[in-house]
Amino acid sequence: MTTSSVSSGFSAIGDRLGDLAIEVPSWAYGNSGTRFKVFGSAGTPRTVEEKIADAAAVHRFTGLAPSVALHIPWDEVDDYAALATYAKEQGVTLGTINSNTFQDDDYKLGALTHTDPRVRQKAIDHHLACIEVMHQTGSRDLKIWLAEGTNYPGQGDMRARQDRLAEGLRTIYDQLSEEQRLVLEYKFFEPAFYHTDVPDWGTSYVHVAALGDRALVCLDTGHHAPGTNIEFIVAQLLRLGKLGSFDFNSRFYADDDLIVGAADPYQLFRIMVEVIRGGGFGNKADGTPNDVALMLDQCHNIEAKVPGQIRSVLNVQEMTARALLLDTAALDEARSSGDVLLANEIFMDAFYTDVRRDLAAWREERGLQADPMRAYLDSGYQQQIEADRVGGSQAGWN
Ligand code: PSV
Ligand code: MN
Ligand code: MN
Repeated sequence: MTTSSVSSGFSAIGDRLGDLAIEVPSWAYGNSGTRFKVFGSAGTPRTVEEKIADAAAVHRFTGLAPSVALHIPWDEVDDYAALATYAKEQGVTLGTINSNTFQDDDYKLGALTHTDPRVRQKAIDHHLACIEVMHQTGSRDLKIWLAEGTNYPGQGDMRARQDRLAEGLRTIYDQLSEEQRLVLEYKFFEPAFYHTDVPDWGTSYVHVAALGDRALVCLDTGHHAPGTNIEFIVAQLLRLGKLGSFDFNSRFYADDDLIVGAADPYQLFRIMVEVIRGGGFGNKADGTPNDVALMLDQCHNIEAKVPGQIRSVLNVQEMTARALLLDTAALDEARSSGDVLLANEIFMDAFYTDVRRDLAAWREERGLQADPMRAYLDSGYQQQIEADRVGGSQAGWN
């Protein structure tokens, strides 16, 4: 793409756009798949360090992904402080620590909600171990997604499970330091099919509200029933001061974990409009990061992984730019005067604005490549990792 200079309309949003930071997941770089098949791919990382190196490559080419989330025990190492130093040398930091209570036979009927106190304690201990990792890595957030629920009516006492869940979360939360936070993710179904213990934002909110200020909701865009108005949930959680983080991805059917913005860029735009509207975007006045963490939670089953992540962060950047371009003053006026069609036209105007040329020029102004995807493909990094790495690992899913 050839570039010119940034247009005057776009230059007004340039500084704010510079605040955009998207955390990438370590598991996006490993091989993953469906329950039918995990496809191997050349160049897949063999170690946690190689996953971090790939995440750092995404950041080098885009300037958008300064931190990488870890999943324990998938990313278990002996020395997390050394891993944090390694990440820093690569140009990124270690971000959110994700717990895992879904791949152990003990958890078949529940983890924090299990009727057996031994299993509940095991799940709590795992989270305490994750907090220990956070002390070493300097991570702020412990992200909890629980694969808990039942398959058949009558199988479990849903009410008692909520009580046990609340108790377990309390024990975990009380171990966090003042700088650390707990973000509780919800998901409407799967792996349980009849009922899920944290199925929706309301249930997550109920639990985090009871815990305290440093407990917040994590919104995974793929975890809702089809047709759900996700931007409404964003608005509500921001209004309540309880939106802690996003797991961005796209879905057509269920928890597809496809590239964010691929299925429905307009939905991503609408979400970013509400994030900005609610004060969830951009650094705080003192320059520290916003309380709302933007993360990806994706798997690349059939496409190349590093380019898949590059495409993802660029999609978020593109829709964020369009959302920042929304003429909110004109919109307010149209709303106040009850002009429904004009309000909608102003909204759609921002969404339909093609920002790609401006974005290319904006990147060059900041010393980045105008076209990060092309720059990556031309860089030789992919060929290098394909030559160097033999027998790469799975993400941990199958
Ligand atoms: C399972 O649905 C899931 O995709 C959740 O979204 C978690 O965030 C992710 O796995 C990693 O544990
Ligand atoms: Mn998620
Ligand atoms: Mn998911």
